[in-house]
Amino acid sequence: MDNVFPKNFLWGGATAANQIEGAWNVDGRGPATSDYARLITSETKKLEGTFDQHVPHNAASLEMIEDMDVHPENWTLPKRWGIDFYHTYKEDIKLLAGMGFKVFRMSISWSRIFPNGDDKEPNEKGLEFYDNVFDELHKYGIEPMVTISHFDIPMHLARKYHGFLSRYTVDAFVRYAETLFKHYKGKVKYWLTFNEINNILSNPYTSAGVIMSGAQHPNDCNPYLGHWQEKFQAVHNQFVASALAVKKLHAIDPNAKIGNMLCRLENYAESTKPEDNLQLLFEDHFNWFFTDVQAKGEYPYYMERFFKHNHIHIQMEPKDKQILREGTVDFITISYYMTYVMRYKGKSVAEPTGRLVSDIKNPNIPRSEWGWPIDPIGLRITLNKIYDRYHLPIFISENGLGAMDTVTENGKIYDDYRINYLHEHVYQLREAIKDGVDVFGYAWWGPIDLVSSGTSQMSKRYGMIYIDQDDYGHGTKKRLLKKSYYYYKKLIASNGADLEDNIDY
Ligand code: BGP
Repeated sequence: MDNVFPKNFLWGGATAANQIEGAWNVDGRGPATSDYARLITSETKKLEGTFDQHVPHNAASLEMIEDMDVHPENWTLPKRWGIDFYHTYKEDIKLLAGMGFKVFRMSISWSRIFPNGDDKEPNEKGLEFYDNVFDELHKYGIEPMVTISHFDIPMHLARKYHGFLSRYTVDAFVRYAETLFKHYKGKVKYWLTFNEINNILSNPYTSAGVIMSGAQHPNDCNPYLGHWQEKFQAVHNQFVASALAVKKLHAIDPNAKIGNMLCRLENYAESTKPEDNLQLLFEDHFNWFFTDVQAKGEYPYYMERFFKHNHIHIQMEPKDKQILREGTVDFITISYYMTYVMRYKGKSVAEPTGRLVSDIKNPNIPRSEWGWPIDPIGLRITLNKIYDRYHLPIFISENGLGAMDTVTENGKIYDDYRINYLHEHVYQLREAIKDGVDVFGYAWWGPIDLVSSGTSQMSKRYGMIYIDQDDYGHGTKKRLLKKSYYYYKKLIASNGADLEDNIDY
């Protein structure tokens, strides 16, 4: 069989601590921003008068956070229980290993290591937990790829310092990263700094622990309100934190590698009009910006005009430019879910959309039940563009389909839609590799059902492993293998050569 995937291609899956671990207040873990992400269903949205199904609104205002502390019984906060991976990791890793995983992307919960984010000493119990997880993965020959910060900032840093709006948080982050690099030296070969660093523009609370000044309502934390000065300052601080972490890792463990993580949104112009294509360029710049800094080590020329036009002044410390230059990443990772459509907004200077799903529907591609456009060819396009721009190895750190699953009477889940999605994306990935793009791994998002990042729903399922648990945490918690489990297993066993859906399930 003609196969193009490199021999040691890293097939696997991706998760995040706040969406799986639960045990939010166990063994010394401190509260994190994600512990205050409430469940959002279509009902909640109706009640709050929100008509856009696709804007993540689970970020809380200060007032809500305070009420969650006093009256937790009034709120549904699913990230506090996740899928209880903290207690079930052995059984869950065994199931993942059963698919032949070579890599498991996961994150470390900062407040499990430093409960307040800035404590003098790390929490031994927290360090021990991840030691156990890494050992368990290695037992099956699975390489961990670890995100240092994936959408959960210690609440103390968010409340007291506005998260990454403050340099204090940068210092705390670097100490945290250094602690991890020293402690897990030799156990972790692949690190990532910030998950979807560009998400800060739409979700500064989730990404960077920034509670917007004067926030009265969760919507104040969402894209529509601008706050560009604060957002871009927090972005800058994360760039510096990321670069400093890169430098630390290189000094502490020269055998390990460290990458970025960009939510890559491929854009198409709505028409052949030059204006729509100009808008496309603008939007693309807002996506490239993050990797341009993290991989090339300096602010790109095109941001200058945007900053000037919007009176944004980034406060830099004297050595920042040098730090950015010296702390460039070893490889690029992207999450890839969808493509956007761009229409001219009538302005000659760019303005970031800051939203996850574009208003303009692309009539040529389908959408998921949550309205996310499904575009496998977009993956090939994006991989080519990224490689062309940076010439660094690429890892797909997330790709997947959130869908409702139905369990039959005899406990089966026929998720052909998920198989189809996987099939089509891996097919395009293969084409990209044939094009000459250097991709060294692919991680399916949420190979075991987990709590959604944007809505905190459990019913938005990504997994090949089903968990009998509903949005409210009710259920037997039993793990069931979906049809896609066997499909992915076969695909991995053939190193991506066999994409045929002939599963006898
Ligand atoms: C990415 C996040 C993940 C993940 C995924 C799916 O933005 O990095 O944490 O959850 O999207 O999003 P959701 O869970 O909202 O469906």
